[in-house]
Amino acid sequence: MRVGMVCYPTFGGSGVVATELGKALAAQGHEVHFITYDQPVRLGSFRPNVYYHEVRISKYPLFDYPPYELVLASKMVEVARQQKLDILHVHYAIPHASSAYTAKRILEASGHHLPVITTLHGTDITLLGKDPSFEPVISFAINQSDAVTAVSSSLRSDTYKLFGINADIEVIPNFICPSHFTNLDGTHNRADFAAHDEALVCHISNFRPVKRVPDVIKTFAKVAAQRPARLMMVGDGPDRPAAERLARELGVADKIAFLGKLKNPIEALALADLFLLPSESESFGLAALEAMACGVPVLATEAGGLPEVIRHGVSGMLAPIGDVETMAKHALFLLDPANLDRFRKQAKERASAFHIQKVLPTYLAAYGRILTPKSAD
Ligand code: GMT
Repeated sequence: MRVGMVCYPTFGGSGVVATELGKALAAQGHEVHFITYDQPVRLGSFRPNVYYHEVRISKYPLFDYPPYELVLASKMVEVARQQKLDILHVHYAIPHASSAYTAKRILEASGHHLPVITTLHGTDITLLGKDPSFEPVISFAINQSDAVTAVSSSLRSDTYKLFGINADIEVIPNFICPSHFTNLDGTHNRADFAAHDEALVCHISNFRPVKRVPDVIKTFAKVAAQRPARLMMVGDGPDRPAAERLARELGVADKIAFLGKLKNPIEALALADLFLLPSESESFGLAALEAMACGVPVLATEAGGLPEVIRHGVSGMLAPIGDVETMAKHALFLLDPANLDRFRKQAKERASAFHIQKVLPTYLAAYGRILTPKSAD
């Protein structure tokens, strides 16, 4: 099968999921063509059956707003024709699903039927979906997709609530590739980041308001007031300066390392004792799943799809959004040596439910339902 894979190439979870899915399909012998404006960060070195087609946008002075959607749709048409794509899998509704619709109609005019599957990831629905300027296009493009998937039940419900959707939405959860989580011991030295008696807490995100980064700092300050602890802040984004300021105001700046964006954040996760994700809204929380796969328990909010990933009292703990008092209490409980090893083990066990080998067949089945019979192999 020849698959066109469309995603954002950046550090966000949707790009990671699309890239890992593409790599897994390629490893099974399918031909995967990534179509995006930059090389996906997790694509790594070149490998058999994987191709990358760059969407290049011209800087014509007339365009105050370069028409990325149109250039993307043209690239989809070009790749579909030249590579004889059997299916197009677009990750993130805006603008990928609407560009896919345009490409599909252009191809149809020349007799090329290209089934489109759209995977919804979260902010495309929960944040941008609330914006009336996007709503009609998103609803239409989702309804026109041949198949639609969402990464959690919570996201599926939000999509039905926020949009006029009549298409069936199948829940296919995000996944981990276990090979990424082996042999990490020894990659880095924990002692470089925390002393033996200090708990090492970690947060990874794009530092956007939806992540409630100040709650990470406030929770950590309460923990550090009770026991020796350090915090690694991985990632970057608009709320980073405010978080650094808050750390200074709360007197914990010397215990926090703002590491910025890391090529492989899993290396930092592997050193941690606890992962904090106090988001306002989170359709799934891929970083939380990756933490659990490293054997790191997660302290998160009860937002969105997080309770579908983290079992409260098993692989971590959940607290109401904004309740830093409860989060600090939970963190101290999880970091207590009487509990930590048990939670570490249970976090790893929980993560194994999201093994790619369990999730990949559900994507392949979804592809199979919309493929024309001759292209299904
Ligand atoms: O979290 C973000 O802001 C980035 C966004 C993305 O597009 O990558 O993440 C969303 O998709 C991820 C992959 O499916 C999910 O794990 C994240 O929970 C989801 N983010 C939100 O819902 C806020």
